[in-house]
Amino acid sequence: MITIALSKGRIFEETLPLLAAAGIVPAEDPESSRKLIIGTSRPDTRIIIVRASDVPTYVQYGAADLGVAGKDVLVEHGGEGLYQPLDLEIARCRMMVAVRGDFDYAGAVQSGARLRVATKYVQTAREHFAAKRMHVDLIKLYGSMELAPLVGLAEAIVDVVSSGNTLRANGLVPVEEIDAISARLIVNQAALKLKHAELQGILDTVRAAVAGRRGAS
Ligand code: PRT
Ligand code: MG
Repeated sequence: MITIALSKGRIFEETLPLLAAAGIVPAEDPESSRKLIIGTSRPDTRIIIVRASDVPTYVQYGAADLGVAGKDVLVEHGGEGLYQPLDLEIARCRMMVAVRGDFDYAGAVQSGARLRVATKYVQTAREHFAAKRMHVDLIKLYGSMELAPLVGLAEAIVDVVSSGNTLRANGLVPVEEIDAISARLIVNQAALKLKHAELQGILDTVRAAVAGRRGAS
């Protein structure tokens, strides 16, 4: 049995066509069925539905053989026990520092002021500000980071941005790009040896589908 860990929403939607290339079509839509284990058109393959930030954990411990996770999530997880053979070039966004439109970020950086930064990406933020030799107090949040600067919890946030509409709607502006983010295929290192033929087959077809899509665009 091959088990693939996916999160609902954009990762699931954008992974579907790539799995279809490998003949893997889910039997149900996780948005309407409330099932967490979904069969597929291949009797030897099933999909499990987990939180985006839990995907690397399921794959690390071998509860799933394969998974799809954003680079943002993988950096926070650390990548232990994971093989990351393929950038799927989906769910693209950018990891950004953002502040209120009326906050002088450049001035604060220059003066060496201590900044409070709210984020769910604590590891990413710590590395970024350490590399800039900036002193920051990191405040861990689990969502809605955009709110923090509006109510005085922090001066800055670190979050992923795609259209930028959420920042704009809340009077925030991006001031630094930390990284370009996309989703990666991840594989349990032990499973890759034990189920080598099956997993390598899926990897090869998905890699070809990603390359084909790149050629088409
Ligand atoms: O929702 P949940 O708390 O379960 O977890 P999650 O938010 O991590 O999962 P999900 O499914 O929303 O995101 C999965 C992956 O998609 C992330 O790990 C990223 O790698 C990637 N991705 C791509 C994004 C976005 N684009 C994105 N825009 N993840 C989150 N967002 C957020 C963004 O932070 C903002 O708050 O969506 C909101 C809208 O973005 P704008 O810029 O288009 O307004
Ligand atoms: Mg989300």
